[in-house]
Amino acid sequence: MKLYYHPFSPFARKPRLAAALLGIELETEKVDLFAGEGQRPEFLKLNPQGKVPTLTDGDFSLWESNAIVLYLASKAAKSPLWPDDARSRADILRWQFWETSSWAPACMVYLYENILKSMLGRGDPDAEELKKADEKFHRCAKLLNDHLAKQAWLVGDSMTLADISVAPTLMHAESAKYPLAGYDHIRAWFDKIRQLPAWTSTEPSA
Ligand SMILES: N[C@@H](CCC(=O)N[C@@H](CS)C(=O)NCC(=O)O)C(=O)O
Repeated sequence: MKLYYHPFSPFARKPRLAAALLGIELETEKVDLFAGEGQRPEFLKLNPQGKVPTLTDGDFSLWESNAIVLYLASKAAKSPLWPDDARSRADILRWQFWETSSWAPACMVYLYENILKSMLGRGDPDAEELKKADEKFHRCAKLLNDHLAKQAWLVGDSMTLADISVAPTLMHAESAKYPLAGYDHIRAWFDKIRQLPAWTSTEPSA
């Protein structure tokens, strides 16, 4: 299986993290989004959105990071990352849908305004956009923090695909200035994930 990724992409970090934890060796190819490689016709055949991550397995190509981590877990041997019971699986899917619909969109505003905009030469951060983002971000962060106050991992009592899908968005939290002050349970949970060899081996600098 081959993963098209970019080292700074939090979405592409998910399948890399999942593969490392599941013991799956992936062939990887960096797509230099900043050089426009996402729009190459050969890549658009694999993913018409021109985005990473994109996975190919033979003639099957799959995009959307949460679909990819589910595919990897389904292909792997039985793993506690994707427990074999309906309730845990539905719970994991719940967090993955929440990540896509609420958490990532809230976080991405900081990433765009505070990092990407200057990299792309699109001017200074827009204070109005950041102010609007704060409200959405705090609603999500409070929900996540309150949940993690009750349990160490998002689903059950060990790490699952839910953590793999929700945590990577935090990889740029400091440089993108996410307003995380006071969310101690999120910090403690993320610190545990950051210490995993699978996390350090998928750092952009690794
Ligand atoms: N919902 C998608 C988001 C993927 C995404 O937005 N990837 C960004 C990199 S972080 C990308 O490839 N952007 C290139 C573009 O929009 O042209 C997923 O979870 O896979």
